[in-house]
Amino acid sequence: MRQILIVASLLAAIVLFDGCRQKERAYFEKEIIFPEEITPEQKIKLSAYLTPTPQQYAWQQLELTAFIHFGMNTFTGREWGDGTEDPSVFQPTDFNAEQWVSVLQKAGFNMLILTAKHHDGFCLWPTKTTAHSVASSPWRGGQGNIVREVKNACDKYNMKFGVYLSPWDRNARSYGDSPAYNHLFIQQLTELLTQYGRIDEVWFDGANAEGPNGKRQIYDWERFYQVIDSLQPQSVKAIMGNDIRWVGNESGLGRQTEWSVTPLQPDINESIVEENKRLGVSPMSEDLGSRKLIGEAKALYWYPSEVDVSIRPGWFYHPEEDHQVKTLAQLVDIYYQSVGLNSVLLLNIPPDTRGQLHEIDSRRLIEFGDYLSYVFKNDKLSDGHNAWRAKPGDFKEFDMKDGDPINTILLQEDILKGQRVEVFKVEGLIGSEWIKLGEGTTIGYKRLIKFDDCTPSKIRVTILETREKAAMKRVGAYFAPAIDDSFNSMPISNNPSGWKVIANDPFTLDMSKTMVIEGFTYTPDPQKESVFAYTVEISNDGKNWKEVRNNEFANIKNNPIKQRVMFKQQVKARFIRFQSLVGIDGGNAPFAPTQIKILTK
Ligand code: FUL
Repeated sequence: MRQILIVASLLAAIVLFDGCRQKERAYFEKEIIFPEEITPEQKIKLSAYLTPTPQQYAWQQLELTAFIHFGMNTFTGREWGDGTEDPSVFQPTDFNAEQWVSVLQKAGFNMLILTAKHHDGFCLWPTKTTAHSVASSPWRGGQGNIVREVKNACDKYNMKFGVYLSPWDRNARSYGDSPAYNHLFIQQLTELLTQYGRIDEVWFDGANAEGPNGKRQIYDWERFYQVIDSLQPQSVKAIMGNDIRWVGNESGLGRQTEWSVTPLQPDINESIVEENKRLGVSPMSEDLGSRKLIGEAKALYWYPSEVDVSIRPGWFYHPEEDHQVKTLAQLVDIYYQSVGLNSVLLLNIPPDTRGQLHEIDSRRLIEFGDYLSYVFKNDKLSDGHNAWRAKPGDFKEFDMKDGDPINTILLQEDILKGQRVEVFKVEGLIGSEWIKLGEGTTIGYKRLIKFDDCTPSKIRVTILETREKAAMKRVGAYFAPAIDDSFNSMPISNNPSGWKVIANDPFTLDMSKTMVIEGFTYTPDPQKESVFAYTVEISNDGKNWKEVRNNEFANIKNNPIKQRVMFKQQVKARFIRFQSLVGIDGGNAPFAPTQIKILTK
């Protein structure tokens, strides 16, 4: 059977296909609109020929991108301002955009997206559209421009730059009067896209509400898109934009099956809203690209996922969250769940009221960057860079360079030839036996598979199911050292190496030999009053003590989570003593041995 398929993209590409034999040279950039007479099988076949735009491909390769939430909320302690904030509150005491960018660059980040305007409507640049901006603040005598300083720093450190411009504006009087507000919004967008050089991502949040006059704002998305495409054609449009899709949660969790090929589009007009409803899809859906869904779709889009998550519980800086900065282990887990699951990671690091990244966050970022480069600069395969094509059942074997252990496999498809793998497995030759190390569904731009440490002599990757012949680009094997709690910290309650509790109050521990100690964790017990103020002392002989910490567990009453305390610098000692000074309710609340873990080097 011979059919003519008309793809209603601007390119109006025409593809001939004969029964099941698709001509491989035909690819469809960003979208395919199906003609009426097409079978579900033909749709699935065609889905394999959908590819990213050059802008989407460049974005995907960034892998690690940073979000910076900074603005009025930084100074009011809120997460969502209501737009009535007094601009005089905005007063960073030691603003330093170069500090942000240099830390991010050292940590391996490739783009920074700044909240130029959050929902409270306060603009971080002196805009002509409203007085609610830095120009009305005392910062730099009203002459400052955060967007400009951040962009200059990005240019200096060769970091790409993007802007978050909240469509929802709780300050603008015109909000809800649709044409008037759309006009204002386009002016703001135009200012940002014409006065600061190159912009690589425009981030439109989906949060929305009624305007002050009770009317619902109808956004003119088509025009917003046109403005971006004409002023910054290399830029991608995210979330309410149709280049980059929100992964569907703010917790850093990717999908095990993550298709960049999907019928989902952002809800920017009635017909898209209806079509998403008909298909039962939203950014939160588990299934965004199965064969069944494709069979029901009228069109498909290249719409890849971005995982946005904050390094702290909130998006904005709050001092009470200083002890809740995600651990290295959590960040690495997020990396495996985002970049390792066919997504780009957009990690938020909120600057503090000085206008700088907090020391804890900066240190954590550098640790994160160091860890990733340590792991992924050491590929243990000698021949994983050779591209290969795979139909269902095809496999390829790879040689290990040396006898080092591994616990991570990296797989990449050449997405310029479509996303095609549906099921794969990875095995290792251990002795004379092939042992399964991992398996999965989608690969896409990148997939990381984690398994227990082992030392195979070869790796075998088998592609079990595909949509057309898959284009495999790269296979890698790595060793990711265990981190932190599982590696650096020894729980004293089950420590086998002869540590002894020599006193209960104050809780005193003899570690039997000199240890390098970086800090400790304290886990509150819900049945008992928690420690609030405390000291930590060390000793080498159990007689002469030196205080290394005298502090409080801030916010432990309202938020009784595990406290992680790192000493300013590592200390060496055989004995350590924890003295509780007062409990959270003013009582005597001694430390219990089971609540403490020593973080050793
Ligand atoms: C959400 C917003 O409401 C949050 O404040 C934050 O900006 C986050 C990235 O997107 O939808």
